[in-house]
Amino acid sequence: MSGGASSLATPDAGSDVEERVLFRTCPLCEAACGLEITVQGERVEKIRGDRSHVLSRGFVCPKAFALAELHEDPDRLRRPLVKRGGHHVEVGWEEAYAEVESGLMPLVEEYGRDSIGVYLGNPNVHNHGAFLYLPAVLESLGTTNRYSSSTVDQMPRHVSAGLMFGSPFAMAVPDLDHTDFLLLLGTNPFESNGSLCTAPDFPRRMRAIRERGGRVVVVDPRRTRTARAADEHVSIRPGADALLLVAMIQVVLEADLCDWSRLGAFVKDLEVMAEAVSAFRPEQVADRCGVTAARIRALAVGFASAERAAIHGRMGIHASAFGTLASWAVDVLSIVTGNLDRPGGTLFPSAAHSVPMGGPSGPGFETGRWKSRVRGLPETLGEFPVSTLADEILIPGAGQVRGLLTVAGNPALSTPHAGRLETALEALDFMVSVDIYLNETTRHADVILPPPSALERSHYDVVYTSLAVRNFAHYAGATFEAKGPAESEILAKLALIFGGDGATADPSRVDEMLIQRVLEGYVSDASSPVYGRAVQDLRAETGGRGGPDDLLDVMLRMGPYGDAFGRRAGGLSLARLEAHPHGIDLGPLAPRLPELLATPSSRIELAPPTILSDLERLEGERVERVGSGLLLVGRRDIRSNNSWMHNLPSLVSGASRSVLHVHPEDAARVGVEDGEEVIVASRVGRVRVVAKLTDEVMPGVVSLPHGWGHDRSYMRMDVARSHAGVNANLLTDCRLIDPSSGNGVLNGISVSLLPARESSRA
Ligand SMILES: Nc1nc2c(c(=O)[nH]1)N[C@H]1C(S)=C(S)[C@@H](COP(=O)(O)OP(=O)(O)OC[C@H]3O[C@@H](n4cnc5c(=O)[nH]c(N)nc54)[C@H](O)[C@@H]3O)O[C@H]1N2
Ligand SMILES: Nc1nc2c(c(=O)[nH]1)N[C@H]1C(S)=C(S)[C@@H](COP(=O)(O)OP(=O)(O)OC[C@H]3O[C@@H](n4cnc5c(=O)[nH]c(N)nc54)[C@H](O)[C@@H]3O)O[C@H]1N2
Ligand code: SF4
Ligand SMILES: [Mo]
Repeated sequence: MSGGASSLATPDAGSDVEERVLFRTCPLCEAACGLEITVQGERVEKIRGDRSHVLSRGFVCPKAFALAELHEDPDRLRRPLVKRGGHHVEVGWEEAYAEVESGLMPLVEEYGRDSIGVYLGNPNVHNHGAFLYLPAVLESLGTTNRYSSSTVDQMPRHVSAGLMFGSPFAMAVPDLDHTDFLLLLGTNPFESNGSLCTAPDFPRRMRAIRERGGRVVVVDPRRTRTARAADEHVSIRPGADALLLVAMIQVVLEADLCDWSRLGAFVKDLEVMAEAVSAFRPEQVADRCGVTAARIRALAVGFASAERAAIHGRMGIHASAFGTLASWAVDVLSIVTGNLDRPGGTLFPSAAHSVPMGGPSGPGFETGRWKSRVRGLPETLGEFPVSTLADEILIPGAGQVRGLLTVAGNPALSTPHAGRLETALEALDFMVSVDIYLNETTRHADVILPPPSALERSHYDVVYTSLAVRNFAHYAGATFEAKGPAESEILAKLALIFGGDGATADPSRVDEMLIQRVLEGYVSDASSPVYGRAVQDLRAETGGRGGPDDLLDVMLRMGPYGDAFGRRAGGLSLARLEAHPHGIDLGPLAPRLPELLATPSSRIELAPPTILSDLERLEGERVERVGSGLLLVGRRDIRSNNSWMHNLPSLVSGASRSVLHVHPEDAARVGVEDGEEVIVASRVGRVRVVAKLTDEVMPGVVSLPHGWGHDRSYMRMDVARSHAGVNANLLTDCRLIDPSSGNGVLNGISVSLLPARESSRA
């Protein structure tokens, strides 16, 4: 997998266009691998890992090669689509923008700004143009009905970070390359390539831990590829990680295995925390976890006594009813054992860019500043849980969502109780999607605005350089010139339309507004190295590339390694990054506490009230009887990327992966045979799917990957349609959320199983 080359397209035999080799970044997942792309004219000849890339050193996965297929996919939209008489027809850009204005603005006028909902999907965090321009769209739209894939993903991590450290973005990552003990919970980086932990070539890094005498433990209800490569696999009953972790903390505190040598001075409410966890002894949680008390104790002692121990939990622990609590417990275990903010433990990365906007900062992180209309759910980071989007669309009343904008999202496949969400999308008065496909979600849109392909834009990872296991910076220009407006330009147009400037306003006004605003912030900040300088002078020194790259230049120059517009000689700027096509290594992660702390107490809050009440809720869980039903969990595989890459032939070839994994014992009990069709039913839906018997899943657990179910009409995804699979989110339940973060519960869903041949019985 690492460094392998693959031929994707045969160049014209007689072509005399010169071959060019370009060093780029893969924008598909959090690993952010460096690529070496060979192109001839407008064609990709070869994509392989960039062996000189500072972080990925040649590693890539099979999805990198599919970037060329994505670029060339005939189904990928190149021109806007507008729905006329129930069918999508291609129109010019001006006409499409005019249609957006005439479709959405009357709703704003008649029903107010909250009548327009917004859903932002995952690819936005892999695209700095979208990421930097979306705040302008949200600001000019001014709706509280904001939703994103964050509430079916990492929102619990933001909330626990906000409560403990004062900043929702203070997320520590495991120092993989220096640790002696790695504890992974609910993550399968051998397939996902890691999450909230940018570490290309996770397998190599994990192997290195074992080679230097360290130990790796994986906690997962499935014996995943990652678990198989570890020293120890702990199978856990879905949803029980918070219990397991809190019991481990209890063991460490009771046996006094703590290390307070450095963090002791920065923590608050240690006694309150210790008292709150004291009831969670291993013996009391063992049954619910499906892990013996002795093993829980051994795990706690092993972690605490390792020289340097790193802990990391992801989707399996976050997308659960106690996601925020589990995320808090991960950090607390790290803190009490002295492993937070120390090399070999977990550390806070330092990205090269400054973060001039977005996100609450400073003392007093809060959630629930406003509540959702129908279910009264608290906002987190200015968003409502996507699990309640269908409620807000379908249930009448003042403030009902009547129009929707989706940007790079496919909630019809990705979000709980997807069947109901599709009904809701159908019921909207007007819907606009910024997307590259006519798919399960965008088929409901009245207007689809397609940005250029991933190879037609520059790349700088604004999100994942803040979550990498080594500090680094990498900028790559576009591989091909864009054939249509950049995504940032489309978003700028939407910002102008929503702001009342009209569909014909010049989008460069938004470019200028964003950059001026950021510069004004710096020159008026007395602690900034450019304090007092003239905005127009700094603007004149910036970029000249236009759009998001000029803004990025400012963020780099004002960042911790930046040149501060000439104040720090040799510092970073976009031009300097461009001169390093394999990226710049900024060194290993280093301690950042207490400077990073932004809590009112300026200390780490060990016992925030939200967490204390979650612990009380967990107490009920502790005594809950273990039921006899089956629990559904998800899974990812290396050739998938959520819901949207199934139209690329190389990623869907071979046997269907949209199959239900069932443990042979459970299969025998229900009378299901290997390869047989079964009906899986939950409170909200049912699907018919092929069962595969495997002891990879623990007894009592079944597993079905998400992102499939491409069997809808009116889509333009022919390859995906012929590899449709089933939508796992027809089974997940929109009523189940982690109340502290609003995150959807995607794992541990109670389901029943029946051979399809007996379905008439059901
Ligand atoms: N059951 C279950 N459900 C899950 C998960 C799970 O583990 N289990 N995982 C959850 C997670 S972690 C996530 S992040 C979400 C993802 O949820 P979403 O973000 O809603 O879904 P994606 O499948 O990422 O869809 C991305 C959309 O963006 C479009 N797109 C791709 N590239 C671009 C681009 O460059 N620009 C634009 N404008 N559009 C583009 C695609 O066509 C597609 O419509 O799914 C969640 N859903
Ligand atoms: N190939 C591929 N790579 C991807 C993606 C993809 O779809 N495909 N999606 C990307 C995105 S958006 C994200 S957010 C990341 C996610 O990256 P990861 O968090 O690594 O995601 P998963 O591979 O789903 O791993 C979650 C694991 O949790 C386990 N699990 C389920 N329930 C529980 C539980 O209750 N407790 C514990 N301890 N474990 C449980 C599952 O069996 C599974 O192995 O991956 C990214 N990378
Ligand atoms: S691991 Fe992620 S970033 Fe690296 S090549 Fe694969 S999809 Fe791209
Ligand atoms: Mo995600």
